[in-house]
Amino acid sequence: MARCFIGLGSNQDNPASQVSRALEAIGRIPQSVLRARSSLYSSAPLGPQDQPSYINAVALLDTALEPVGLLDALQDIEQQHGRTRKAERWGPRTLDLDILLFDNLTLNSDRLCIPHYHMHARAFVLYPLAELAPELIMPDGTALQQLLSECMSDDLVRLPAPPAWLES
Ligand code: A4P
Ligand code: MG
Repeated sequence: MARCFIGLGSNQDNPASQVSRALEAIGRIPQSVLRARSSLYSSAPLGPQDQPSYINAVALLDTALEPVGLLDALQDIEQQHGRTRKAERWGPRTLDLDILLFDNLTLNSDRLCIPHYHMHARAFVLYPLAELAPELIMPDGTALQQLLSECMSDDLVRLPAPPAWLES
């Protein structure tokens, strides 16, 4: 099994619910086991500012799928959440699922760039990731803690966990 981190983001149609339901769907991906999920985090939009703030989280998944097989499964989940791909870069979305890391793999193909580009400088990725793997070392040898120390996190808010009865 490969150890894989998945970034989740949403800023439309009840983003916290989109992310929570996506975490459950990730737990149903074949040949895979959801090992852990971070808290939810809120932050101002990166990119165009005339869009709602985002909810983000990170999941840790063990998977026997190949990277492209996992991407297919994640894109199916995005579709089920009403994701429509628009031309605007960094525009609003009901659900965005990114493969952040896949074991120690470095990959640059037509469909996949791993580690996910820009993840090293995004607080809404690095902080939830650090909740799950504080000692993580990136494939290029950089410590996650080093990236955190260089990253602006002014507008990032960690949300309290929902009551257990809301979780099911
Ligand atoms: N792709 C390549 N590498 C990967 C990977 N590691 N994981 C390809 C997933 N997909 C990957 O993705 C376009 C193509 O990227 C896919 O078909 C896949 O083959 P997309 O999800 O349709 O495009 P996108 O998400 O609109 O573009 P992009 O550049 O991935 O957007 P980002 O960088 O994810 O930015 N602000 C806050 N606060 N929080 C956010 O989560 N997110 C964005 C989107 C903007 N601002 C944000 C947030
Ligand atoms: Mg994406």
